[in-house]
Amino acid sequence: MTLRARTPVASVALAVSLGLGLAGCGGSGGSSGGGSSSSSLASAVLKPTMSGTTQVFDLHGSAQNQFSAATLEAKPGTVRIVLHVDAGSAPHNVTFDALGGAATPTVDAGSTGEVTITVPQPGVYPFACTIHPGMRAALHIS
Ligand SMILES: [Cu+2]
Repeated sequence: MTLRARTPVASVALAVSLGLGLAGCGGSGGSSGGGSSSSSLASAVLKPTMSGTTQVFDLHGSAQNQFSAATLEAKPGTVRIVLHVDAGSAPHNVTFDALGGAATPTVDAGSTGEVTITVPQPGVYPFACTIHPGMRAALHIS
């Protein structure tokens, strides 16, 4: 009798695209690129839900030290980012270099923290977790 050992190879394909080419710290360049926004970021784009006139983003910070989206799309006005730090994760925060350094508090795993900002001008506003280099994303106002 031959035993046919079938070993299913469970290859977990994590579609995590590391190495976002967000090298340019925008601001001083002054490239006023209007028109076609053809940035080819394959990563997740987050859209807000409305709370009154406030655009609310529920953004997660993961145990892999990543935000759950690379791009947050909003219109000019008031934006609130609610940072949910996943269970088992290191603490995270959301800090804007621009916008007066607006930031959430540093949020522990399983908790949330938020920052509310008013962004009257279209543009790209990068933000980062100050604890984890490379943990970055950007708010796109258009
Ligand atoms: Cu972090």
